[in-house]
Amino acid sequence: MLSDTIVAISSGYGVSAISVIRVSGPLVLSIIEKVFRRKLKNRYATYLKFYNNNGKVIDDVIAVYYKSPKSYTGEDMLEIFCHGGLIIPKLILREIVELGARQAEPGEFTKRAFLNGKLDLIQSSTINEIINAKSESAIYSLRSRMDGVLSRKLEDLRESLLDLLKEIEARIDFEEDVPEISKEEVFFRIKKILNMLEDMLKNSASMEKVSQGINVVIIGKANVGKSSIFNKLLGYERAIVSEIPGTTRDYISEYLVIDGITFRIVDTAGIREAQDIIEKIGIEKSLNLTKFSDIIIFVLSAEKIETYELELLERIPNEKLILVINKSEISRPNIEGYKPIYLSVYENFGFEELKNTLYNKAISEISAEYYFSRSEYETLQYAYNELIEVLNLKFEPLDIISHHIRLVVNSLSRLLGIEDLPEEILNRVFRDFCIGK
Ligand SMILES: Nc1nc2c(ncn2[C@@H]2O[C@H](COP(=O)(O)OP(=O)(O)OP(=O)(O)O)[C@@H](O)[C@H]2O)c(=O)[nH]1
Ligand SMILES: [Mg+2]
Repeated sequence: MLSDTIVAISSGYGVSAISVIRVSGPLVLSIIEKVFRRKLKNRYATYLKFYNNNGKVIDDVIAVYYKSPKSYTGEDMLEIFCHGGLIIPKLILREIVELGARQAEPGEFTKRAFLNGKLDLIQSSTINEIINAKSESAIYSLRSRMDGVLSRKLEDLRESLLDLLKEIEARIDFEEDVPEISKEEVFFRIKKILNMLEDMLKNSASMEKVSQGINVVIIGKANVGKSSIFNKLLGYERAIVSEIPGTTRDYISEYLVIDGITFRIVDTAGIREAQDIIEKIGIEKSLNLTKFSDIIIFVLSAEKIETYELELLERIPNEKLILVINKSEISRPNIEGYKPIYLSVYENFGFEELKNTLYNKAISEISAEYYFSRSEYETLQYAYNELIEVLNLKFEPLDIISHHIRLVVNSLSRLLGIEDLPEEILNRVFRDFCIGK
């Protein structure tokens, strides 16, 4: 049991009509009596005055007391709805700290909810993505994680493996007393589990992508019109455009929503023979960015296409590539082996096709039944490979087979947070949360 009491302004800083202050832990009841000078009924909204240490009224507030274990964290909790602004919430916070609570760390409320079994690890990690989501569609996509649909599915998988494991181990420990289990039976059951896993992996997409946006980078030679295209996509003059090559020195990024899908679009420094050190750094950054991007818009100019551009083009993985030829009002050059989009910022054509292509590439990335974080996906892939491995162990004794199954069960347990997690891993889940969550 965590013994200290935490407090935070949960509604974010800045001026707002109302602020919410949350308190969780064993001191909640004594704090209530001191700041309200009375008791609160469990789970009722009460209109009250909040008193400071010297008996002065700080604010009129609504307060709700949630008796453990029926609260978000599972501990005794108090939520205070006070007037917003820069002063009152801080005064209330300070008062509660003086009564023995300490300021919560980022994600600490949710961490306690997890440790007290209110949320599993999958749900906990979804909360942050939902808070930070950049589009409406992300909220709907992540719903089933929040509702525990995914957790139950993974628990079922783990249960099936655990059942199988128990049966095998019983054979190993008490060989004489239990009827034999055939390897065919074991493999049959593993294949069934493999099919389920395969189905999940196939119909999955990245949780980060759906909530944070698909990363798109615009690259190409200097002066081909990258920033002009970037601005046109956004619908306003975000980046500086000029006839001088090397106008964009560093990269800039903006969010763009097309039919409910969020893209994070990055305009980069043009690639060319580097003239100075700053530009060289910019170009390196552009090339690096392509590694972390989901989609690469490679821009050529109809004015002139150089061999080094085509060499570069060949290095871009096809599934990420959208090839665009800008300034196509001048001419429409063919690029062998590619189907470019002919675009003109000046005459405003090709943008519908570019947006459609972006959308279609993205939808195949994010339309899915299951959404996984990168590390969840990797764990499931590991589980899948490990079980495939088991199918190759036809001639090995049962204890070797059970060893591999055990590894898979353990990895699923960690994924679900069923096994005790090391503090460090736990903190990694919650560290990106905002304070008060
Ligand atoms: N003819 C023609 N010129 C264009 C078109 N689009 C942009 N330009 C011009 O091309 C020049 C370069 O445009 P930018 O958008 O700054 O090009 P960039 O690729 O971002 O250039 P750097 O940032 O220097 O790498 C500007 O003078 C634009 O007005 C087009 O469709 N047709
Ligand atoms: Mg530019």
